[in-house]
Amino acid sequence: VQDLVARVLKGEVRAAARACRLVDDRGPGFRALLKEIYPNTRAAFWIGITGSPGAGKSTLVAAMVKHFRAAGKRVAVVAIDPSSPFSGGAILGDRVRMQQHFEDPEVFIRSLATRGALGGLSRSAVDVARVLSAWGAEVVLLETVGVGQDEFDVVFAAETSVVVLTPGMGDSVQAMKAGILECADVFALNKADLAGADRTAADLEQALALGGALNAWVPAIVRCVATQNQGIDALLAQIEQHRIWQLSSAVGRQARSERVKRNLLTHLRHEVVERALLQHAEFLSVLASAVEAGILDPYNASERLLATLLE
Ligand SMILES: Nc1nc2c(ncn2[C@@H]2O[C@H](COP(=O)(O)OP(=O)(O)OP(=O)(O)O)[C@@H](O)[C@H]2O)c(=O)[nH]1
Ligand SMILES: [Mg+2]
Repeated sequence: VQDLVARVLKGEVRAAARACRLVDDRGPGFRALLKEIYPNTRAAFWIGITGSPGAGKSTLVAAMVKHFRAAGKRVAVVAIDPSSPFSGGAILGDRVRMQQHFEDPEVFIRSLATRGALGGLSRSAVDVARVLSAWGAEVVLLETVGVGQDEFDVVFAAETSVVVLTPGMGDSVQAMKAGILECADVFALNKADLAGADRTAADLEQALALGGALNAWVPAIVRCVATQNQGIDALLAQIEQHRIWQLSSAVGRQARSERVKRNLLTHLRHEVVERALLQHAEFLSVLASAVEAGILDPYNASERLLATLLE
């Protein structure tokens, strides 16, 4: 692990790939590796990109990578693809969209598919992002389809989150506002070349006005045509403004520490569940049977499990 850490920190691509596999597989020494590299990961800026399937997230990510590369920055992309076990197509599609970047040694792209029984896709994504930050990525782009808990966890791991919308989503903006308005720092209204962009922007603005808290950050709506590289400058400018806001204003700093706390709790939850499942699988089954048989209630069962975990 020591040797691998040293090589990752030197910026070796192959070492980074190996370290990504190690943390993804929870292989021997992965925790030690993560602890070792952590101090060297804090300079990287993480941007979350979320939105419905087909909204143009990957196209947008590819366009953003192009801009960061033009500015000489080293970039990593971590794409979570919960649908791939069924379709297998999205990652393939991403390969096409990202093709121009696959041969660039300063760009590291990694796609993660749904995890098995342990869940923990978000955890894998965050750990992989951490490795790539240590490798020297100055910007990490985390792409997720914004649906489940896992995806929300990833979105909150990012310092700034972009929610990608498309024209014609007018009605659904209302429906999804509870979840998505909360986690958006910037809205990218992509496919602005299609009809209905004005209507979607107006609906969104209205929803934002209703939910907007005084003094808090108000997310901008940036129109983009990712396929034509349009609006990317403006999008990146908004992302930068949000980054600065988090560092320089009192409310921003408070939002930032809330986020750190939330991420710590997410991590704790993963640790507890993983340990319960891996180290106390039998006890867990015994307790579940007892609850099923009516011998034990779930409250006492959880307390016993927790006590065992803490031993
Ligand atoms: N007209 C138009 N089409 C776009 C634009 N951006 C992306 N597309 C197209 O939309 C389709 C989906 O794009 P992707 O980038 O794969 O979308 P995604 O959100 O990453 O999709 P998933 O990862 O499968 O959820 C592709 O055919 C793109 O070419 C745009 O600005 N305008
Ligand atoms: Mg995609």
